[in-house]
Parts: sequence; structure tokens; C-alpha cells
Amino acid sequence: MKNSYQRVLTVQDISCVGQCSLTVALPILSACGIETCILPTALLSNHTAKGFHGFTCLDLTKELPAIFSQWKKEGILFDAIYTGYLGSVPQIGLLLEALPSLLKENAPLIVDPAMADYGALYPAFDQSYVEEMKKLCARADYLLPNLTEACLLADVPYREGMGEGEIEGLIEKLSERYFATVVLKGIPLGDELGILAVKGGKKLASYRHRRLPQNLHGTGDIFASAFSGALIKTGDLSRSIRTAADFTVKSMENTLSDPSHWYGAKFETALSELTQKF
Ligand code: PXL
Repeated sequence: MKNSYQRVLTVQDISCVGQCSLTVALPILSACGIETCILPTALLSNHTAKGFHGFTCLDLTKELPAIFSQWKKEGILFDAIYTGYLGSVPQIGLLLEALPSLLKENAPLIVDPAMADYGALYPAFDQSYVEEMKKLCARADYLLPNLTEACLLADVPYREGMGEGEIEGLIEKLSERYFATVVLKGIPLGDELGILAVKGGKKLASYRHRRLPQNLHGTGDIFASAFSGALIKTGDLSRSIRTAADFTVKSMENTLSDPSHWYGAKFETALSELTQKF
């Protein structure tokens, strides 16, 4: 995988305003030196998290089969696929069906389940989305949940203040249920946050980083995009976790002094440093 020019497909929504999903993934993957093709799953006026007072959403599910069939005719294949916020339950099935005709041999599928945070599902989703997302996760090579999503995927009730041992048990369970290397972010460790990568119950990598005093929307997308870029570029799991975590923390540090910037993180301010890593 190393050093050659590669093409990734990222599948997620366009939130026109709000620094998340495709407006984050496209610049970050490009900054890593990877050709980035996009498949927009829905078109939203802005993201659906608190702060905005509503949102518009055009679901693009109907367009997907036509796009897949056109790409198939052209023989278009990808070196990796990275999925995030999808627009509907049927989209997950359509994507699963199309995967074999989209991915090159041994090309990784990286799945950020992007459906919940802080103990709750995002407003557009319900349990049927979780059940369908489990099927996509079962096909993933890398799975990037936050703690809430990890609980949903493992059928474990989410609880505020889960301890380190409890979380390690959760990620082991998740990695035994799904084939993927599971990379769990946001493990509370006092003044720091931990990241743990486990496959088949076996710990592969871990990292700790500064815990900022405030959460910011879209940081999961920033982490997943930088992780995908680093992994596609280097194939090195530990390095990819470190690169993605440091980039996310830097983006947050560069944002928190500006209270008017409540809707996302200023990741653009750290992009040139990211580019220099490759
Ligand atoms: O950051 C995840 C995300 C992506 N896209 C949309 C969202 C969210 C989280 O709320 O609302 C539309």
C-alpha cells in the first residue's frame, strides 16, 4: 500500500454548513496526498446537532444504484472505502451489495458508524438504522466507533462514567463480534483520553492524548478522515492513530479560544502540518 498514488471513495453526507462529513473528509484526505472520490448520501443545510435550530435534508438514496451501475460500466475501482454518516437504512444495503464491484482486491473498508454520541442516537436515526449498520460493520476491516456507538454495536447499555476496565471489556467484545480492527476513541483516563485498537480480542495499539476542556462537534469525522488518510498512505496502525489523534487535538486547540466557532473545529489551521507527515 505504501508510497503510490491511491484513490479512496468516501461515502457520507454533505452538510453545507457545520464542518463535518464530506466538507471535512475531502480536504483532509486530499491533504494526505490521496485522490478522494465522494459519494454524497444526503444533502443537508447544516448538521443535525444542537446549536442549529433545525435542518433541511434531501435524501440521495435513489441516486445510488444509478451511480454504482455507471461506475461498474467504467470499471472504476477504489484502493479503499471510508464510510461515515449515511442518509437512510436502505442505503446501507445498497452499499453492501455494491462493495465487491467497487473495491480492489484486499482494499480496506473503513467504517465510522457515525450514528450516535453522548449516549443518544443522532436525530435522524432510530434502532432500525443501528441494526442495519451492524451489517456494514460486520463487513468492515477497520471500525471507528465512539463509546456510544460501541455500546450500540455490542448491545451493551451506555452509561455515563464507564470505567477503564469496563470499556476494555466492551471493545474486546466488539472485536470478537465483528471481524474488524476496532479503534475506540475517547476512553476517559483522568486528564487524558485514550484510544485502543483491538482485533479478535487482541490489543494491537494504544495511545493517550490531552483531554480538552470542551467537546466540539465534528471531531469524530476529523479523526476518522485523518486516520483513513494515514492508514491508506502508510499501512501503519499505530502511526495512523497517533497522527489522527494529534491532528484532532490541534484542530480543537485552535478553535476553543473562539467562542463564536461553536459548530465545529477549525481543522484547516492544522492541515499543512498534516500534509508534512507524508
Ligand atoms: O459528525 C457526524 C455527523 C455527520 N453528518 C451529519 C450530522 C452529524 C452529527 O450530528 O448531523 C448530518
